[in-house]
Order: sequence, then C-alpha cells, then structure tokens
Amino acid sequence: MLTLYFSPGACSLASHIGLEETGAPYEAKPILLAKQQQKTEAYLKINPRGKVPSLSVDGKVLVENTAILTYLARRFPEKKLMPADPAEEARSIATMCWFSSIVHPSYQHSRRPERFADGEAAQAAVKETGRKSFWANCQEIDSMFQGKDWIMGSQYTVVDPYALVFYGWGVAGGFPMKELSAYTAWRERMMQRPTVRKVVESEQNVST
Ligand SMILES: N[C@@H](CCC(=O)N[C@@H](CS)C(=O)NCC(=O)O)C(=O)O
Repeated sequence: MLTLYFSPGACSLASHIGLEETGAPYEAKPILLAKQQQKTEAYLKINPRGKVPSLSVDGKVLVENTAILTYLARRFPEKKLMPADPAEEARSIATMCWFSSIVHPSYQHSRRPERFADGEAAQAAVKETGRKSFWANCQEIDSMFQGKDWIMGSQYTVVDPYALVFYGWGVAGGFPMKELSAYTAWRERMMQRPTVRKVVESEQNVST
C-alpha cells in the first residue's frame, strides 16, 4: 500500500504528481501546513522531521522528494520516468538535488526570513537576497527548457513535476513568471497532461 502525505501547494506536489504518473493505486493524505498539522504527534511518528512529502510503502516511510521520485521511477520502470542511461539518470538526480538544496531554500529565504535570522534588518536582508536568488534560479530553470519538450530533454521524467513546484511558487510570490517563455510554454505542456491536471485540481480542492 502506498500512502502519500502532502500539503496543498507545497513541494510535496512533485511526489504527488510522480505517484499519479505510476498509475498505481495510492492514498493521498493531506497534512495541512497552514494548520501546523506537520507538528502533530501522529504525523511526527510518520516523519519525525515534520516535513512533507512522506511516502509510506507498506508501512516503511520514505522522505525527500528526490528520494521518493527516484524510488517511484525505479519501482515502476515500465513507466519510463527516468532515463535508462546511467549518466542521464545521474544528471536527473543531480537536477533534483539542486532543486532541493538551492532552489527550494532560496524561496524559503524570501518567504520565511524569520527562520534564518533574528531582527528586522537582518530578516529584510535575508528576504531580499532570497528573492534575488530565487529569481536567478527560475531564470536558470527557464534556460534548461530552451529547445526541449521536458526538462531533461525529449523524455518526460520525474524531474518535470519537481520543476512545476517552483513555477507555482513564483506565481504565488509575485515573480514575473510569464517573462520566462520556455518555462511558461513547458508549464502549459505540463497542464495538458491529465495526470498533472488531476493532481493540481485535487490539491486545489482540499479545504485548508
Ligand atoms: N528537501 C525536502 C524539503 C521538505 C520541506 O521542507 N517541506 C516543506 C513544505 S514545502 C515542509 O514540510 N515544511 C513544514 C515546516 O517546515 O514546518 C524535500 O524535497 O522533500
């Protein structure tokens, strides 16, 4: 049994779409960050770090989008969600590591500076630096789509749903995402996939 713990609009969207792409039956359980449900005793038993996503596989819990998405691609090889070539697979994993270690934190700095510095002036500086870095990262993602259908090339992979998270955050954060023409055209391609649309709509319908 596969159970995904997610919060609407959070980075768990990547694993949620990845799971939907497998075609396997699964249960999606909302953990509402807005209501601090990630800090409840019950959820901390599932993921002691109090983060989403978590994927329970027959009771064994996997965390971190990069690990979950790699696991799903490997477990369902017939869905071809990762390149078969080992070097291309490594490039895909490296891109997800960059998302997780650089792009995601840059957005966090811009949205939650109080987590990284004390005092108004320091927080304003963290926020400003975060906004600049996040925008530079989005521009880099845009350049990765130039001349390609999907982020890793001609094959749709689990890296694509991860890239969708940052487009959504960019829109929510008031960044001029439409200026990023390749990223925007790819987002439209993503939204034409029934799997992606289904998950995005299902997350929008969760009452928060
Ligand atoms: N690198 C982790 C990041 C997980 C993470 O930070 N998730 C956020 C949501 S985007 C979260 O659960 N935040 C709750 C909190 O920090 O209290 C991953 O990709 O899974």
